[in-house]
Amino acid sequence: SNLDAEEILQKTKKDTTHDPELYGIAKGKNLIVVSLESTQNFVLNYKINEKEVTPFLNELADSSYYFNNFYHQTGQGKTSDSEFLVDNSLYPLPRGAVFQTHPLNEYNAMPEILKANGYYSAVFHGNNKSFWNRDVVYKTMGYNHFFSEEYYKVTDENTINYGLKDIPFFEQSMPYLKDLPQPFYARFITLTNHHPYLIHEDEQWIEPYPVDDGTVSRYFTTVRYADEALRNFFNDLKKSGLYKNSVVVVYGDHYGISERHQDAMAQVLGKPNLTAYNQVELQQVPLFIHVPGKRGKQLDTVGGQVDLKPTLLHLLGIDTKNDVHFGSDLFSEDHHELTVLRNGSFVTDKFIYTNETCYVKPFGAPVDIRKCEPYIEKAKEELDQSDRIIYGDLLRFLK
Ligand code: GP9
Ligand code: MN
Repeated sequence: SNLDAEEILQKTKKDTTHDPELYGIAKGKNLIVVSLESTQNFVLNYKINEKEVTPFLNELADSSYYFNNFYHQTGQGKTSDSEFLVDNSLYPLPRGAVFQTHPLNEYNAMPEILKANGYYSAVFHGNNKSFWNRDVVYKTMGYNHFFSEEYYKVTDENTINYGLKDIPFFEQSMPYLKDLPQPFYARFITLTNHHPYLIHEDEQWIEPYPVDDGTVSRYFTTVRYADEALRNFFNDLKKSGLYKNSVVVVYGDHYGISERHQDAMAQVLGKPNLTAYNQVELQQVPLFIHVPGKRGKQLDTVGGQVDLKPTLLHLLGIDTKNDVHFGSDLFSEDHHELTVLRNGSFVTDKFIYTNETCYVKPFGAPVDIRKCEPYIEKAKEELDQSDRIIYGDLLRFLK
């Protein structure tokens, strides 16, 4: 009923804390967001035989704000769940993909908010437009255009696995990007670093990791390829002049290596075995935010994908006080350091809670459950409220 809706929307965090120095610093600039397929944070600065797996991302960590305590919060909807989190600052659902189950709900997504502020918006992705029901959901969320597979020259040579390889994808996207009306919000979704992590031999720029697990072994080679694709893209952005007029964001969409590969991952991380605490830590994905005119720095703020919407809108000088959202501005001193994963595990500045056990950072010793108790209810409530908003299509009562 209407009453329930109001009650929930009232209770929902409408957090408006922000950093006074960065608020509005990129007003009127373009926003470019790159979703890196299956990229986990552990690959940063990782080396195989003295060779960096992510030479470009390692450089980016020095020339942008790099968040090294940032988590994916996706469920079964994988990439689409991360897109949903970023654009809505709502959690995806406990089962299924919200893109498929609730594509026609009323949302107040980033493209709509940005449209009201004079922005044009588009998504670029080298796969079929109906995968994850994207063509339908993007219309609901207010995107002006979707450059899907049909906009690209796709051949046998330039595809692998799910579709167009990342290097030709970015290359062929540039002319479209340059032609967009400005200011724009452009989102890019990469594809090559996707299970089962296949790459053509002449593009294998690092050796597979020497371990008796093909998936983990090959993973490093496709991460290395995607890193190169991103370097090319940044070079093209600089050449085109767009770089200095855009906030550029890069983040990992979700894990690439599941818990089933824990033996190989223990070897990769140089540990005798992996604990539940380690498994939660492995849900970290990298986040980079480049703000024009700012060199940035490394930040160990605990956060998740749900935080991106308020963070990015604030950089563009757009307030979020009338927006129902669960995240909070990562640059704010008052940022909420409680990051809830979709399975109910959570991370704070001091603790990780998973499997009904409370672990203390940074070494993961189990501690008295009472240490985590103040957050347990809050974490449950957070997920529950978001679910009720989606199941009941409650945002329609806001308008
Ligand atoms: C498909 C791509 C991969 O278009 O986004 O999807 P995933 O399997 O990672 O959700
Ligand atoms: Mn994905």
